Amino acid sequence: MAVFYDLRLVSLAVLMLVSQLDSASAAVRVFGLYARDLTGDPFGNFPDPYVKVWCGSSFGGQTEFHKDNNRPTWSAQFNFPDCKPYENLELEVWDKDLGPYS
Ligand SMILES: [Ca+2]
Repeated sequence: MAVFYDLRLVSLAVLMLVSQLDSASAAVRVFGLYARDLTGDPFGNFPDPYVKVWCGSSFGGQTEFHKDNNRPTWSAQFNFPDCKPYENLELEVWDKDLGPYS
């Protein structure tokens, strides 16, 4: 009996998830960001990289920066409670000393 009860809970959770995805907007969380082999400035200095995050026109914020690190793993999380299906998720990697990477 307990097994059936749990299955009903799972089914309910799946239905709720599907209805979320089917609606006009959904919550999106961005986390676990990392980068590899980032280049530094033209003078050979390692980058001090950080990331800026958008969902559509909604700016989610930026990560912490890592001093002189071309293989960073950022701990920051970004929550967008109202992302639309047609909006782009945009990530920009910046050097704290210089402009954005291409
Ligand atoms: Ca640097």
